[in-house]
Amino acid sequence: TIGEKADEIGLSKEKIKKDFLQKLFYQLGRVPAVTTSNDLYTALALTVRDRVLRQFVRSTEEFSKKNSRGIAYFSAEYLPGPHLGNNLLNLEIVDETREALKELDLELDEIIEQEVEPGLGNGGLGRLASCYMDSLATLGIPAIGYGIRYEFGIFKQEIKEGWQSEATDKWLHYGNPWEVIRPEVSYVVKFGGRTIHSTNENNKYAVEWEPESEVVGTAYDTPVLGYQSNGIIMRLWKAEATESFDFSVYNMGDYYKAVEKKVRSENITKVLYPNDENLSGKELRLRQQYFFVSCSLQDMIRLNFVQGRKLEEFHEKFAIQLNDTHPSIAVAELMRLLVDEHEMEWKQAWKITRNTFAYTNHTLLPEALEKWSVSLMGRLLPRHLEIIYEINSRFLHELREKGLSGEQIARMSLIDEHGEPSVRMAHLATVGSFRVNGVSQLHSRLLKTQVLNDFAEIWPDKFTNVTNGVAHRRFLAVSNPGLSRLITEKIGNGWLTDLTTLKRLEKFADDEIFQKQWMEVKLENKKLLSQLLEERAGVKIDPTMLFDVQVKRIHEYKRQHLMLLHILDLYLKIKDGKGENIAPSAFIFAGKAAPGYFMAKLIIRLVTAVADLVNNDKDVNKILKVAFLPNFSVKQAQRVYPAADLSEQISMAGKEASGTGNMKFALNGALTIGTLDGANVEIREEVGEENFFLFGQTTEEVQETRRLGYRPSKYYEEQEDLERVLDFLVSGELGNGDHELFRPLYNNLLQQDPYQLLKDFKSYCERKHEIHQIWKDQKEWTRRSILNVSRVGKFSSDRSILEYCQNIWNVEPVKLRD
Ligand code: 26Q
Repeated sequence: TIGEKADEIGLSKEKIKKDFLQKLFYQLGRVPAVTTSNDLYTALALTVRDRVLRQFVRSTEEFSKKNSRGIAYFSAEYLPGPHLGNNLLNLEIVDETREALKELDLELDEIIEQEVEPGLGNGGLGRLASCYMDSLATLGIPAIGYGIRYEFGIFKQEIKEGWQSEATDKWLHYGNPWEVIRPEVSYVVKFGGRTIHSTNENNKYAVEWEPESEVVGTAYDTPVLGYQSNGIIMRLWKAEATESFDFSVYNMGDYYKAVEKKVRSENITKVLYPNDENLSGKELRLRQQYFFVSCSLQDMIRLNFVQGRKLEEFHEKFAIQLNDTHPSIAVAELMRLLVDEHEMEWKQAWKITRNTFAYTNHTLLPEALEKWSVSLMGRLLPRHLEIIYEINSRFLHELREKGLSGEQIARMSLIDEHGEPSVRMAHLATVGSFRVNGVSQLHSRLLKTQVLNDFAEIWPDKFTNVTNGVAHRRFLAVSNPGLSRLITEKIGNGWLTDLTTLKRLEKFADDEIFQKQWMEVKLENKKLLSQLLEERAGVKIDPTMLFDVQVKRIHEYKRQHLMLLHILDLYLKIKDGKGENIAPSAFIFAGKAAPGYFMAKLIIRLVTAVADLVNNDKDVNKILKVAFLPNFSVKQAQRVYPAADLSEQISMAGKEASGTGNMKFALNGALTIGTLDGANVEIREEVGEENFFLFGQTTEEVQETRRLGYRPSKYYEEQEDLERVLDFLVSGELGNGDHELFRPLYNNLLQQDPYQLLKDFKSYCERKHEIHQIWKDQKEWTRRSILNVSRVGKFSSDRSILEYCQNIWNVEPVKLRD
């Protein structure tokens, strides 16, 4: 019977309970009477891990039988979020587990709450990698995610006197029950030194790399479950000192030197760099990139041989997806492994390399395009620099043969000769890949027509688009149980594996009973978020207010300060007694600023200053509230999206490659106010113009404005409201009487305003006004909210991964039998 089977494979309530108690006793040395919350969490995690591993082992067996092309996702960042809740959903044992714990007088949700998530990424790009792992597993694609096991993830954000301060993220402090160490899976990675060119005994030209130092990378595997059946692994590398180097020094009697070497080696995977979009060319960062790429490629070559294949078939057996240029040194490393270590001819090696890699670009911002100085690369990776020069010389030769102009050839070179010579990693990735994609239609178009235009002209077929998607099982099923239940009651649970079935909700958009239930769920979620905000931000918010939310990394191009200018405008209107049309609103912000990014930190300071002003003003705080939720993470995100009424996606057009928060909000029933940027364009197309509050200039208009010589002060002079708001920034009324605190922001906006806030201010405020009027009609608002959800089926990462399979990897999903 089904019950017996569940019991046998450990999915019954009884078996879960029994195993949980066993883990508690035998692994943690505890009995239920004396436990800490962390003991309970760990015992449950270990119980679930056993079941996860079982699924994973079965999938591995199935995959190896199928022997289809495997996908290696190379990403310097992952943001998996808390594992426990997600794994319970995927194993379909949420209810059984809840019951089992209840019989022990324990509360599942409290235990889930204990988990510390791995913050091994900065933001969108890292989270995307994890969404894709979820979908790869669910769709039954043989895949592995390679990356770095940072000992300290993205810093923990604290707010001190209104400013961001950073603390170390010690995510491994309580141990990590989800990973499995593989001491036997380890590789040596070399750094520095010199290359020796010679002709060997067979009269063959050969290059040897004599490194200055070596480190060992060891694999740490975390199984990632898909819904209902499959499991794949995320394999993260940790750096350690090599035995041999230790020993040679040790034998010489210099123990401390050996220890120092060990410490230096382990530094490589110590900490994640907290910059997104804005690079600084740090040597350790290049070491990290090369370290994980080299381990991963060596691992794949080993797997290739284990499976009894020839190296010549490598590209048939594997495709490697490069998550931005961070792992793009892989192009040179695969060449080195094939040519130097496996003695393959250059031409054949190049053919294999070019048929293995595919590159996803995530940014158009010029300051974010990765470059490494030739001198640094020559010092750290001397052989790779030679290989890059060789690739470049052959490539430029090809271009000359095509008859391209000298100017165009210089633009396309892998080496940037302006100022200090540097390697353009996006060019290396483009030349070394068989496919290049952007992450939304607009972004892919701009990539082709602007940043990589020269390449798209010679290789039009190389370029394609895959619009991002999100793991809807995590961001709806796990994080919004109320809405999930309501949806499933109406249309069944097919949406878990096919998000487009949400379409079936459309016909209930006008159903008054359904609308009421929908509003009730939202209100419940808003109450929960209010509690959190009271705890973490010290702000009390009436859950019936309009929850107007912007959560994402803090960056000038994302324009958090545009939202702040508008809040101040409302504040001043209320003070003038002209607030009658304003809907009571709670403005909620969260997000981290790169520690060295002064303007971003000042924007956070402005949020807290506006919050202090607004929340403490009796004339205003019945109508407006402002809160900054510290330390935004996947865990926090899962509580924010379900509670949002309005999603702020207000970047300057042409700057946000895609955005993925925009999709998560829409999926949870928030309406969007946004520009025609990134995936907003496609969201608007899907949900319908009338359900998306559009404002601001288009990408073309932005560029035209700049071309004509943008003068922001013009808008200050012409618009009284804007003048008043801007002057208020330096009036001393914000930030405890300090006139100078926000001067840099004020000056920047009036003098340069590189993201054209002032130009978009008016249309933004007008849309907000309209939104507030619609909000007052709760039925109408709810109708639109339902329509939104029913039309966002496209934005599941399942759809994105299927597109990668079809248009890039040329693999078929294999649905494994249960
Ligand atoms: C690179 C070198 C050295 C130090 C740091 C970095 C680095 C790290 C992270 C550079 C960039 C990032 C992250 C970029 C990122 O998150 N981009 C976002 O990717 C999302 C997924 O495609 C998009 O939705 C967003 O629009 C894009 O901003």
